[in-house]
Amino acid sequence: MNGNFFDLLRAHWAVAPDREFLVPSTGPPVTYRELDVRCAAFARVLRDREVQPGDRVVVQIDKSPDAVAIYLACLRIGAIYVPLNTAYTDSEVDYFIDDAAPRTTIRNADMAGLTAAADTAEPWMGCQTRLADDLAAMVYTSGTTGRSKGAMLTHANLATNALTLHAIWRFAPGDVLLHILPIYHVHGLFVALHTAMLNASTVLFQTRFTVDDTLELLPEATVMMGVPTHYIRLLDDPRFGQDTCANMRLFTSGSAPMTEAVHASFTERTGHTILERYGMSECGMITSNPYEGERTPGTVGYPLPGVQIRVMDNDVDCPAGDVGIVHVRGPNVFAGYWRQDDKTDEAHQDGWFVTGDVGSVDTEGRLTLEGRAGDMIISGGLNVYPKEIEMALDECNGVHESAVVGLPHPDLGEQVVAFVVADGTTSLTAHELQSTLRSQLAPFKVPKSIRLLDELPRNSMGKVQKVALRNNP
Ligand code: MLC
Repeated sequence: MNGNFFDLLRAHWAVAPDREFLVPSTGPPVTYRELDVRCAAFARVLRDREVQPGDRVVVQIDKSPDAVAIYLACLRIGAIYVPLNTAYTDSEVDYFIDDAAPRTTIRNADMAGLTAAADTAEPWMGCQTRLADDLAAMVYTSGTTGRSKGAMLTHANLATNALTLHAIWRFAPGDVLLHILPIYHVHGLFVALHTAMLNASTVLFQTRFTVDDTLELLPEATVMMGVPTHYIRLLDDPRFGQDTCANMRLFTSGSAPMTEAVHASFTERTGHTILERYGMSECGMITSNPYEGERTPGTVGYPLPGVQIRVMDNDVDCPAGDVGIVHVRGPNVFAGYWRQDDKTDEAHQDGWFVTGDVGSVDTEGRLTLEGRAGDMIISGGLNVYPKEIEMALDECNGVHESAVVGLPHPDLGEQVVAFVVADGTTSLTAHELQSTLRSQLAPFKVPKSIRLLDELPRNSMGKVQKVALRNNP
């Protein structure tokens, strides 16, 4: 049997080859059959460029039907797809290329040549045979050290997670997905697109999220997947209400915690209860509130079928209700970090993956997250690691030292804020520091605010007190 996930997807969408698959914000819709042929054309081009099974293909391109075709082409030929946030700067991308050692890299500037080649290529309609445990994708995730790690995901990881979500979220004929997420992360690429493809669903494929477009398209959709910021922005618009959602059957939220207040306002305004779920790049989706049954605000629900979680305090299993570190085991758990066996080992304990997230499980088995063991910031559904920003700040002229924390933000959930101590060699302004960082880091990582301090608060051991900075910004 071919363990290639592409084979599974193709078998599912084959029930409706002439259905519109991607309906983009600009340009004509693409049917499943057309997408298959386009994907096969890219498969031919990549094979002509000597991309072999197991080779990495680093991709940093804008969201478009061709971007989806390229993703599927990589699966199809057995290559390992490595998506990158389009906001990353050249120097950030250099790191990933160096680390992933890809056979080829595709960036926006390469797209004209690549699509022209695909236009004339003889489609390669095959599907490379892969074992279920072969790698399908590698998703970069940062860590407390500031150095990104490639989380290696197998065909089986992708397939089992997609099939499970398709089933438990009750995808059915007639479902139409409103897709407003970027496609370089697990959420938009895997959770949203895989479930839709398994269902041969039509996808309203928005290049970027705007409230206006969402209000216009929601009446045609039945499912939307978003991060809390999307729902906050919709609720800010008085036009959003029951009429807009009349055709909808499911709103899911993830990638960042949703406050109980937003959850409640949403229900009050629309009559719909958002289904919150929990996942991460290393595991895809881990838990979900139930489709039927109570969706409890503030919790992320139950482990997915086949997935186990436990909450540990050091080496001891926590009793129900007690807070500890969440561990995960199951077919969704990744194969390890690319070329970083030490980090892979560190992240495992007795065969369980140690998420680093802090939470508790109640007597019914429902997980509630309390935060992170580290000081990671989640801004608008994107993870930012303070260490990476501090290292960049400390390199700036005139900076003696810095500390970066996440502070509450009404739209993004958390915002990145930096505290900087000058070394006195030159005059420093927050604005100049932000401009310098902007040349090196993706904009979402650049602190929204930089405050100059005479010194950083430290405890008696000399360790910077981030709690004090968070509490008295
Ligand atoms: C954009 N900006 C952000 C930002 N997004 N700043 C901080 N945090 C963010 N998340 C910056 C822009 O660069 C711009 O800066 C300014 O904010 C205003 O931008 P905007 O036009 O308001 O932003 P917008 O394009 O609307 O993007 C906001 C957003 C986007 C929420 C739609 O961030 C988004 O799509 N988030 C979802 C991310 C996601 O898919 N996460 C899934 C990870 S997978 P300037 O200064 O240039 O003007 C995962 C696993 C799981 O976590 O469980 O799902």
